[in-house]
Amino acid sequence: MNHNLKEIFDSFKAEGTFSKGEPYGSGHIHDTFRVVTAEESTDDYILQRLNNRVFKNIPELQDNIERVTRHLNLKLKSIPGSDIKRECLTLIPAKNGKSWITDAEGNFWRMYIFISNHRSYNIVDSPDKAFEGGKAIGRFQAMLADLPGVPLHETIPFFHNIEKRLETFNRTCKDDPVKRVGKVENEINSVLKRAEEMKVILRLGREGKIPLRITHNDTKFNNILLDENDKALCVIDLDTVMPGYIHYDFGDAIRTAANIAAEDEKELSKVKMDIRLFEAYARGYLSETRDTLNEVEKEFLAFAPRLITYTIAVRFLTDYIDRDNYFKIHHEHHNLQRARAQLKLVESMEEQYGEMQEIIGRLI
Ligand code: ADP
Ligand code: GN1
Ligand code: MG
Repeated sequence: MNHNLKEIFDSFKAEGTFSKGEPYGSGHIHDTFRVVTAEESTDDYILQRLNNRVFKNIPELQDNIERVTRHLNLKLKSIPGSDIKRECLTLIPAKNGKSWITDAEGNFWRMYIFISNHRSYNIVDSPDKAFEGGKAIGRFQAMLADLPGVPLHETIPFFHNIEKRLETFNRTCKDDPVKRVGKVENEINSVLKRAEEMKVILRLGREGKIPLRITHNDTKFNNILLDENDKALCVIDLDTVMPGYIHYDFGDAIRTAANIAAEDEKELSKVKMDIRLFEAYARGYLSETRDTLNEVEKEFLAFAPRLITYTIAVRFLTDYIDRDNYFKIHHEHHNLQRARAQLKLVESMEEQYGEMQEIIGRLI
């Protein structure tokens, strides 16, 4: 669909004049555009058409993001030398007094300052970058630990709850709305045989052994921007910041930072977790969080990548069976290809689990 990006841009209190707007990034959820301004001296912007099928309550979503970005902004202001416009997201207020607008078609839009001179990676090719990513997420969790006020809204209820995800998966398989179940029996079996062991994190939570903290919940590596020297710069994509277990953030980051192939790699023999990237990310993450995590949280860090990679595989496969109505796809069987690659990655992690545990044992 063609949107009038200039008109939408003009609904926000931005500096500078609209020069052009073009699709940007490789997120699976929103429609994201970079707006370039005509003036050399003004910032560029990120304009997003929000996905309100995924996020059902946009005012609550934006309320969370306003609180989180305000808190991070205040934290950074107290650190001398911070580059505030690049180290945290800055929402641009709309002329209607809110942090978003709706257009004539009922679409929701918001705008951020474009973080200049960043580097973004879908695949990580060096332990140094993985280490920086780990530091960024560790620091992010630490900065939000004292967010004042009531708990954040659950923008997507039960987001990483594997019991609920499996219920939805089983129901979708039973309904089989587009008759795809027959084509994916191997993948379904692969999911079902691992289902029980994946419930351990939820069990530890219910037993009070691991606390709910404020977590990001979508720490795939392209949501962590590095600077021009590949040092940690900014954690973006704050839509799912809400109460969660730290394992979700650690697991999702490893799923993407330590996989030497693409998330949707077709050639499954290429999919593998690189243990050196795992080690480097864990070292970066623990350098910021070692003193705050409890013993049980630390003990289960090595398991977390298996859980989250499995969870995303279940979600891709569910979406495939359910006619692809959640994730953006670029070809007909894209969600199946993604699910297969993620299941292969789970196997690679299982093969290296002993080593993963050893590394965490050494680092904590
Ligand atoms: P999605 O939920 O669809 O992944 P994101 O908020 O992650 O949406 O944005 C998609 C992509 O746009 C990001 O992966 C990143 O490349 C880019 N991006 C988002 N916000 C900014 C920003 N403020 N500055 C620079 N790039 C950004
Ligand atoms: C989505 O928004 P994005 O593209 O950064 C998804 C994540 C998945 C990821 C898989 C809100 O992340 O949960 O892990 O795709 N975000 C949402 O690539 O569902
Ligand atoms: Mg994203």
